[in-house]
Amino acid sequence: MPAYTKEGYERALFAGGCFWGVEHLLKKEKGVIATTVGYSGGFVVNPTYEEVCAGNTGHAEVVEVVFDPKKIDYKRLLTLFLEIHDPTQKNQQGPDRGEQYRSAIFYLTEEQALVARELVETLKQKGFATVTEILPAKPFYPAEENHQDYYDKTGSHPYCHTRVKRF
Ligand code: MHO
Repeated sequence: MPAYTKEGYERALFAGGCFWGVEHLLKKEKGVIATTVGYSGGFVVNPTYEEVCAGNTGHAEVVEVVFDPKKIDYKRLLTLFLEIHDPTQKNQQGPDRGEQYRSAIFYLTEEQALVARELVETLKQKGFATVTEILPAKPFYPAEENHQDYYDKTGSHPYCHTRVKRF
C-alpha cells in the first residue's frame, strides 16, 4: 500500500494487541484523518477474523492510520502508539494471547523505519524490555465491518489499552 494518499496524507500500520482498543485510542488524536482495523504481516490472502483468531495465518491484528503529517508527524503518532499498548509483551497484550496480538510496526517508508528504530532504542535505554518488531509493510486486509470503530458502535471501552507515559 502506498505511503501517501492522493490528498497527501501519510499512512502508518501498527499492531499492538486487540485492534478494537488500538484504533479507539489512535482515532481520537488530532491530525488523524481515518483509521481502519485489519490484518497484516501474515501469508493468508483475505483472511477472516475467525481464521486470524485460530492463529494459523501469520497475521497480526493491525490498525491502518491515515494522518495529516502537517498536524501530527509520524514520530508523535508512534510515540502515542508505544504508550497506549505495552511494547514489552511478546505475542500477547493484556488477556489476549497469540501471535496475532504481537507488537509490531510495519513501516511504509525508510523514514518511518528510522523513526521506529530510534524510538524502540530509546525505550530500551529507558529500561523497557521492548519486543516490538519493526518490519516492512506487507499487504493489509481490512477486517469485517463489525470490527471497525467497535467501541463507538458498542458504547463500551477498551479493556487493556490505556495511555501510560513511557517517554
Ligand atoms: N478477547 C477479545 C479479543 C477481541 S480482539 C478484536 C474478545 O474476543 O473479546 O481480538
